[in-house]
Amino acid sequence: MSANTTPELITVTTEGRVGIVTLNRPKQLNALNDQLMTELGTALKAFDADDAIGCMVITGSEKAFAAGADIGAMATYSFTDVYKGDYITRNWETIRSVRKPVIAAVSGFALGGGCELAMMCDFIIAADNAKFGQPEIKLGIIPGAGGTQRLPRAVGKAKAMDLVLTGRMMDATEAERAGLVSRVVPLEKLMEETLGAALMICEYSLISVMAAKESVNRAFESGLADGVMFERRLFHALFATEDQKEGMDAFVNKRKAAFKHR
Ligand code: CO8
Repeated sequence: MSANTTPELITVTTEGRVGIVTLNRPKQLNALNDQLMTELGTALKAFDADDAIGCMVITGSEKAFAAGADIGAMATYSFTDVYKGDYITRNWETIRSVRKPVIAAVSGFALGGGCELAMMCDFIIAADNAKFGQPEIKLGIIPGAGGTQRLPRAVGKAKAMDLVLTGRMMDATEAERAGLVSRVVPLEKLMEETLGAALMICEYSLISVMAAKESVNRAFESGLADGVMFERRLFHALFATEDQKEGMDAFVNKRKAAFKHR
């Protein structure tokens, strides 16, 4: 699909200042193919550039957030195909360039590339029926969209090795205990809870929200001294913004802050 055509494998909606992308390939349990990932990337980039949007949510169906990359589409690829053409992987990086927060609202299966997509989001809120896993080993491959890198950072080496080497799934309770998800909620409350968090984020200064996201992400990409210095510089820089003056003046004068840059 080009940027101007209607997406077919996702639906794009808004709720207040929240942009919502719902993966919509139900018969294949939202298996992620090239078209879906292109549509997702296009939608996220459009929300990121839209001043009316402050936060994004990616979700799927009750049964599946996404059951992985599309196995049927990959089955006959050769090494030359995937390496030279960068097939499979080429549309997966867009989400990493999005600067506003992205929350994954996960119910049902989040497996393989589906788990990796959820982990590329800034945090994961899981329904109590969610199941996470990296079952690629069963297909004779390994995770290819950051699973072997983001999972150990989230849950530690022992559990990441267990999941990646056995291919087993973990339920929402285990995922929360391990630190992969920030909250577990009853299935019927998943969108209400996620939108509550997203709408709350939209109330804050977008400048400080983007700086906070950048700074937390830096924790995964640098050593402690570099990360702390990066945080300090951003912290200092925020004192140059009107929203810092507004936020602190509102606190001092016991009123609600009305941030200018949202
Ligand atoms: N790809 C394509 N089709 C799928 C996928 C998938 N990943 N998962 C499910 N489907 C299809 C099934 O083929 C089936 O289609 P049909 O009705 O036409 O036969 C339909 O969805 C329903 O699936 P099931 O009948 O299997 O449903 P069950 O409830 O019995 O089982 C499971 C659900 C457990 C989720 C099961 O479908 C399953 O194990 N799916 C595969 C999970 C998997 O292996 N995922 C990893 C895929 S590899 C990957 O993600 C690599 C990522 C690399 C990313 C690289 C880019 C950077």
